[in-house]
Amino acid sequence: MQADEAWGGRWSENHLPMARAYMEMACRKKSLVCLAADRSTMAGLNQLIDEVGPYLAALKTHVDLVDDWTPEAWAALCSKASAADLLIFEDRKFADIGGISRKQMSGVYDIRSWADLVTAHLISGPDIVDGLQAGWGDVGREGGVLLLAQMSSRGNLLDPDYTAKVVALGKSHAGVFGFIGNGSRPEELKLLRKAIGDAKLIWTPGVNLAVGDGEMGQRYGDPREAVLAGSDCIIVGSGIHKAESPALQAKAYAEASWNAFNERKMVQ
Ligand code: S5P
Repeated sequence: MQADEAWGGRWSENHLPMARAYMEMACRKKSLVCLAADRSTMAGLNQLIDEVGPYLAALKTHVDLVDDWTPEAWAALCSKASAADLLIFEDRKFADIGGISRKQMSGVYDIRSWADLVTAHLISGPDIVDGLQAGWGDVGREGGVLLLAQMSSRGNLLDPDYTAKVVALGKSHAGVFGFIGNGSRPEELKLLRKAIGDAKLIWTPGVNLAVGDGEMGQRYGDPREAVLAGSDCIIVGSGIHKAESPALQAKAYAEASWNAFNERKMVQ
């Protein structure tokens, strides 16, 4: 199916090239799954891409938790991810002022040169988005920023007032790809979708086929319910990378997300 037809208003109202790249990718792969690849060795990460790459639309990294990181090994991993037709998403959760965030896109990890997407908190104000976009611009690349509007962890401080402010500032900003919403609470997610409208994508961590509480305050909801509530991508970590068979689990998440996406279109 063509991406414009599949995504409807999300496609027609979002002109950020990276957002459209994601929507096309999801249709090509028949998956709304982003793998949170939270393994701490290069071998573990490479193995994951080999095993589950076909079932994913994007690969989410935390570059600073890898024990044996080297620039060369990371470049090879990114090439592998591109060959597997995946967007690369560094979950850096930037939060500083615009000018420093721009500089933090370079440095040792040089995130601007390989990440297609990054996360940011809007606590320092909207200039952070301009700073991150300028970071990509410094190396002639384009990318998209996902703003944390909600979080999945218990006791977090992103209350409904804060969420509303993030949405108000972010939804008309051209450099914003979308928002992180709380996948563990479909009711909260529905409200978030209502506030955002179709203009931006919502990606949701805190989803697992086994719902309930995870480690250290993480909370999980059902992937299908998250998509029906307005999520455009489910971010799944331990549900895949800690499974006995990551490939089987990744396939199950891909099917659950894609079926829910088609179900959502029927009721819209
Ligand atoms: O609110 C959030 C935002 C994010 S980006 N809650 C989260 O859990 N995340 C990220 O999603 C977190 O950094 C981790 O990489 C992933 C969830 O992993 P899981 O193992 O709990 O599925």
